[in-house]
Amino acid sequence: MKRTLSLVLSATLAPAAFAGVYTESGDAHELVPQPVVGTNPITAIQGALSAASNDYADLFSIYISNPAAFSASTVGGATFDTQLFLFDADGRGVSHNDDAPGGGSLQSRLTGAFVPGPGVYWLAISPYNRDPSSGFGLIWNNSPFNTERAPDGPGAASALLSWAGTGTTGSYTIELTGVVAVPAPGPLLLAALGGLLVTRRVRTSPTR
Ligand SMILES: [Ca+2]
Ligand SMILES: [Ca+2]
Ligand SMILES: [Ca+2]
Repeated sequence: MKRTLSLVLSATLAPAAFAGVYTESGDAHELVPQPVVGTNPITAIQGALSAASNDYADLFSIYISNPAAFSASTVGGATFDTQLFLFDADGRGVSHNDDAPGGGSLQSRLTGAFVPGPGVYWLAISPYNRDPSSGFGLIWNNSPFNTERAPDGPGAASALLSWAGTGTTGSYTIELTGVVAVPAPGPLLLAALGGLLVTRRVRTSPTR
């Protein structure tokens, strides 16, 4: 919990490189999403994966404001074989693409085809072939590669729990459309924690 809070706060306070483009703060965790904040609309995420530091997946939380216009693409934004995965805010799979539909690219492209409505979603990037699993196995099967797919693996119905596999890494740009900054959770979280402390104090104070 402490770790989550510090990650959230550090990401919230990190200055954006320039308007609309979010730059990975340190290394984004692969199970605790790093909130994408900045000036709206958010047009890209820039970051890096690095085999040298065992960094094989980055997970971000984004706010999809317009599902019909949503896209996330590494086509032209990376030189390695990327994969993109979209999860809901509970970590359940929404859609995945390995190699962009239509062929000709090892980079990836997601659309809003499987996005049920506006809200917070988690977006992950990994190299081929590091894949996410729930407690019941792979959330998506390994192939077909050139299609955007809803979860179709043995672990499809359950939330993200782990990643396995490695691959060739590098820096990346994920171009985005239909995305705005994640609403800042800081004040709400602090208010909730404050309320908890007040409640505890009241409960533990002696009867008058
Ligand atoms: Ca990273
Ligand atoms: Ca990472
Ligand atoms: Ca790929």
